[in-house]
Amino acid sequence: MATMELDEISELATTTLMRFGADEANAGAVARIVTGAERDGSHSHGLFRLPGYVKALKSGRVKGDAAPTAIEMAPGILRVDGDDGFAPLALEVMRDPLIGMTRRQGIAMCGVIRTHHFAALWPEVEMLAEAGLVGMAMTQAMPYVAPAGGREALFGTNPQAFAWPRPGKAPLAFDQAASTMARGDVMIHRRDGQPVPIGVGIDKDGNDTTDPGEILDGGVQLAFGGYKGSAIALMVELMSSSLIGERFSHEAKAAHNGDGGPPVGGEFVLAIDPAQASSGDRWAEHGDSILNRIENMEGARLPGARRHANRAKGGAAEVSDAVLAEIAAL
Ligand code: NDP
Ligand code: PYC
Repeated sequence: MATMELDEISELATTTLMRFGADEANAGAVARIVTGAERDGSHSHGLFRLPGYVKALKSGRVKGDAAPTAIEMAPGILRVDGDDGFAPLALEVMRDPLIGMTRRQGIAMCGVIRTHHFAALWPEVEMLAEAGLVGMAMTQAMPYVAPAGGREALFGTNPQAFAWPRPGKAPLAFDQAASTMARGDVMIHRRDGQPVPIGVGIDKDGNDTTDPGEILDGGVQLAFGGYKGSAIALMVELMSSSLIGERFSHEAKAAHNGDGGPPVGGEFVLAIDPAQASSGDRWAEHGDSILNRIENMEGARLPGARRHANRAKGGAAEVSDAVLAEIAAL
């Protein structure tokens, strides 16, 4: 591992992306996401993804000078057209209009379309919670996961994220794949020669395996919690694709040239103003009462607490030598 200051990580990401044709706005937005991921210890979605972003620019599949636009389609329904670029700039463009609509109306959703998402989802929901709103987000990916009982990859790893504002404190936020393990982590296990637990995936013949290579090459990943996680993966397909006029994970594969970069697709984002949704102003204190109980319970912790503790340390991040070698080779 190498120790890097956060501004060094940001500089590396920005200059690498600009060298391969991204403009300052797009490179800066991706660099902010990559740097935040390294700061928080979300290593499977930090610098690890930079080669994929670059490959998508090199192959010409993703526009490095995308100019996303936001349009209010109906009361409570915002659309952000990502202009075939990477998701981070589209999500920055979403921020102010979605927050404004939610404050005006109490609730609003956004369909982010024509983007390429290769990141964690907690940044977009924490962005809403930091503005005092409850946030939810979900996105499809590529067909990596079989529906429960099946052996054919149909669903993406389909993350869902949720953030709850806590005035004066970091928001509660969870962000989790619908698969037992995010694909990025299966790839890291293969790179590092580590086995994965049973339940992460099956091989090409449908047998349980702990070999990440057998899952990635011809096998399939499994949803967490059997048919329950499979149902959540299905919901994510419908909400981030059909509902907002975008592609399912299996349709995203048909539009992909195999360059190793992020898939095209959509993201569903929902924002709710708790001050308007609750009867009275007790929501924050009442919410904190259950969160405090978890924080004080031996053996338990809040989701997001590991990331927020890493963030609080500030300063520098430990970055994998293998990732830095891959970036240098670009
Ligand atoms: P993890 O399984 O590592 O963590 C999922 C959530 O559970 C996190 O909020 C985590 O908090 C929390 N958590 C973990 N352990 C505990 C515990 N013991 N007690 C309470 N909470 C806990 O995440 P995944 O591997 O499922 O996903 C990793 C990332 O991959 C996500 O950021 C996701 O968005 C991203 N992803 C992106 C995709 C895309 O298409 N763009 C596709 C799939 C995944 P904490 O972080 O604090 O540990
Ligand atoms: O880790 O599953 C994953 C993933 C898919 C797309 C981006 N990350």
